[in-house]
Amino acid sequence: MPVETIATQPFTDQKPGTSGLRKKVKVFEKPHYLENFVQCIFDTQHEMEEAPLVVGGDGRYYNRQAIQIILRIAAANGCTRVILGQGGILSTPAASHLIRKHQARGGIILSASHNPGGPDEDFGIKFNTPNGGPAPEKVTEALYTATRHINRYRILDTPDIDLDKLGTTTVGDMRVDIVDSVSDYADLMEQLFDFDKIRERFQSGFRMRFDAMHAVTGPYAREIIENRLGAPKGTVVNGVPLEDFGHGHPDPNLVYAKELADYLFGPDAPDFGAASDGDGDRNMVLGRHFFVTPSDSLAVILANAKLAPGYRALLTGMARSMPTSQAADRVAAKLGLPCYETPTGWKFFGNLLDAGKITLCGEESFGTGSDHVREKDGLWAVLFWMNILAERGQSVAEIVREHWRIYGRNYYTRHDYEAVDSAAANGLVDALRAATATLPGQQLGSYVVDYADDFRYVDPIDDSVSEKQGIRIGFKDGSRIVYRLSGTGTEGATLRVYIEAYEADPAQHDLDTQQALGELISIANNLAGIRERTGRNEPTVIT
Ligand code: VG1
Ligand code: CO
Repeated sequence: MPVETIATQPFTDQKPGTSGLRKKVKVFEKPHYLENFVQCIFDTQHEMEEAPLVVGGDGRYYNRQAIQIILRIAAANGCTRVILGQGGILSTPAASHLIRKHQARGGIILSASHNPGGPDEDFGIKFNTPNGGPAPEKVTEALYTATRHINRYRILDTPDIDLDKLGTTTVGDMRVDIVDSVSDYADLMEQLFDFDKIRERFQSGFRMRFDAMHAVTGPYAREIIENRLGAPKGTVVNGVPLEDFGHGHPDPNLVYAKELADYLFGPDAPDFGAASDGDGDRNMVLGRHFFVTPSDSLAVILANAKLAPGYRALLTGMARSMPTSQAADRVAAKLGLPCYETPTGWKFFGNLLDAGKITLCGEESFGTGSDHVREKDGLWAVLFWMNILAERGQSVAEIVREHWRIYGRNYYTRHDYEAVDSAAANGLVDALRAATATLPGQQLGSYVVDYADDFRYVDPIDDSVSEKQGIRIGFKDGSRIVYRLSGTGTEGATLRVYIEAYEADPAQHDLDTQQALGELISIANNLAGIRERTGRNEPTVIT
């Protein structure tokens, strides 16, 4: 079959952000756009070239078309073998697992994660390296440089293949293995958690709901929770992946997973509720009438890790992203484990995981994971909680309250201002950066500033440096305010403000979070001049 070489032009106006390239579908549909980016992957990624490439996505609109294009470009560039999820579907953690299992040269994952899908919504593409993780900055930099110089791409002139038929087929000389998207991942989970114990709990009446939000985890959750763990049919809701996620916003938080939250806070609430996002790497967990913040979830999982068979033998250390609350730090300190603070984005955990420095890691943005793969893993976190609940026989609320009694409570909130004018958002952050030098020692309300900086990370393994990762203002009593701009939005800028305060006294553990943090919230707003600079009186989303 003829390889065509198509003349093209440099195309990118933007570096790949926190998780690869994310744009409106309409942008990806422009002539040569996706083709160019995929060609840049083949032009720059030469490690383990003979090994297979894993390909799959979260099933959103344009997933299937994109995969046919990727296959044709891969074949034209001499790729020998592709491992493809059936129907083009792979959750992000499942793709990471397949890359590792097959010692692949990497993977191309199609997703815009929790962003809405559909012809007028978002699409995304990212390259994962042979360790199964998102590309580190040196790879994304190389990709970006390539996109600015590209002048041709290679593509095979060949018809579409049937993405749904399991088995082996070919595209030109390239072998394509279409594999069951779910089974390998479900087997991995079975090795990590005590499925017998969880099954027993279901038999003795444990009730839960898993909301797949019409996104990729539906088939995974059905197989694991309903088939293998014996939960009643119907435990998994919204379990069929749809191209537009049922017009929903597949972001598991109290705003977008409202149906689930209402059920868990309602009169007929089950013991446990959970949801995952578009591509299956995020999770939200709820107990009856109880919401677990992602930062607390990481801390509770760490404190109870030994209850899960896969984590009984050895915990080496823990890492959290910088804006994530310091709740897990307290657990790590008690367990005598090292604790690392990394910039936002899962790629920063990769080196620490590869070097065996950490076993568990997490982010405040509903992301939790471990060394079992190199992505955060929504269903894994949910199963970890189910394992803990099965072992301890207490409710979610009891477990978290007991945790606070032992370690104290880190009140925590994030305020997001979405689709803000980019120049205004950059101006706001620049002004804060300039102010950091004079802030230490200042009294703001009842708080005294201890330190203020723009977070700079030096990777402990390869010494690579990442600058400007967010403005941190730490107070003498351990409270913090953090400001950063999102790297995943597709419209204007998104300003994220993270606010945290520590409370040791159990008598103060039942306050409303926004009230408990009230003074710090107004300090954060005033210090940055959010209203004046963005014209916004209120955040778009409060988590
Ligand atoms: C957000 C989160 C970050 C997460 C990233 C990707 O990034 O804050 O913690 O790693 O999304 O998550 P940002 O730059 O918008 O704050 V997902 O579920 O897209 O892979
Ligand atoms: Co995601």
